[in-house]
Amino acid sequence: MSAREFNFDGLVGPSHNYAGLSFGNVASFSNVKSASNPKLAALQGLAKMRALAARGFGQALLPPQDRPNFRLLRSIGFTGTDAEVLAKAAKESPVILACAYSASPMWTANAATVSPSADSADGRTHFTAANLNNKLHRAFEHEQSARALRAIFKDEKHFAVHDALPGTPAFGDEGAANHTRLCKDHGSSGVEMFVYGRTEFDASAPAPKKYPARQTLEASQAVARLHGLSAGRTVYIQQNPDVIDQGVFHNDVIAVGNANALFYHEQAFADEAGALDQLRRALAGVGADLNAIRVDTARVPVADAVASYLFNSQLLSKADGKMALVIPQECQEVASVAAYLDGLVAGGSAIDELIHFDLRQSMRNGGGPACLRLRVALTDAEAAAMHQGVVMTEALYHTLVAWVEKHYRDRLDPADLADPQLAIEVHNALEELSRILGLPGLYDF
Ligand code: SUG
Repeated sequence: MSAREFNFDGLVGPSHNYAGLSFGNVASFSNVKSASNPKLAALQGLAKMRALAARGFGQALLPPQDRPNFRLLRSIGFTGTDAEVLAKAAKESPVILACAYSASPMWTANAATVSPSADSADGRTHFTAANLNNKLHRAFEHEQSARALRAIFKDEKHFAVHDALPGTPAFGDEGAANHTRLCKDHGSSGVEMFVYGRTEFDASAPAPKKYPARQTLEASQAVARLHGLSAGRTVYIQQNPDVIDQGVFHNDVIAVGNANALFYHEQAFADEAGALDQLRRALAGVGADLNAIRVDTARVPVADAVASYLFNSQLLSKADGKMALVIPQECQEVASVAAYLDGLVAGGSAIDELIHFDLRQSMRNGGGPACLRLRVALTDAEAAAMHQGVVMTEALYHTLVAWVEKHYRDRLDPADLADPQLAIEVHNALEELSRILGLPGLYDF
């Protein structure tokens, strides 16, 4: 059956800020406590969605989440009216207030893991909301992520949305950021590749020493079970613990795949040869040949890959059979990466085009083009069955730009999170957004 990939980009929420909440994510730590520009962040993300939709790629969005998370703040002992809760949290623990306000759901690659209907035992598209339990500010996203996914993919004949795995370290799950589907084409059975950073129940397995490994093997296996994936078409690969310690906190910071192509860094995996061998054998079973596009350390050191987010790119199939690489503009600014990319597109590989975007507001928190999107391959019938109000069109783009201009601030300092007016502004913005998207029950205000 033919299918088309949709990228569901996260619409950046009005409380986008730099709070330095992600230990192990170099950019988040470097920009801690600087002022953000939520309006610009949202407009940068919308510009990417619009441009890719205009090129004919399947493009939709996932909405921002309700912030601040008053339920979290009240559950840890901040009491009183909303304004009192905010004032007490700001005084006693500004960092927890920042967690409750984080706009991190914009990075929808972490919202869920998705298996298309061609891969699952029951022929439905499966989603498992990611528990993101490694970081406080992300660990409560899954409730609203599952809610939004259920609102968009409501038809149970086609779709199954699973709740997050148990929120405990053994099941650390970061969603599609560590999951890649390789295939001959989007509509036929593919190979699902899960990359994990550590194994909970094998103390002898290698693990990073400095920064956390957010994804466990046990979580990846649980998601594969929930989705009814076949063992022969599911591959588990260990991430190289040394690169996690260099700031590669998700596999999508060091590798990206599309169709039969895997674009990856030499140091991405703990056992490169073993990983490629597993993938080649699994892909042979679905009639595809792996096209491994390896970037050597000598050409691009890991530090440059992290600084530029070369691999946090989108690899998109074009109508002519070639692929475009959607990159952040930082790739043009890091000399080794810019030189590598010039050679790549000129050199006759499957990738013959670069499309770059200014996503600097998100990049400063460690979120590039690939973090900002969740891939969902859908047949025509499935695409017709999903909620249409989130599909990017010229009209929706203009409506959302006007909505952002009306509701978003153009500067947010860490201290502004204590301003009770901000909570009211976010609430009003989201109420209007649920009407724009035609999802009236989206928020549980
Ligand atoms: O989880 N940054 C996010 C970036 C997520 C990127 N996603 C993928 N690679 N798929 C994170 O580390 C920073 C928030 C702050 O510091 O304010 C943050 O959460």
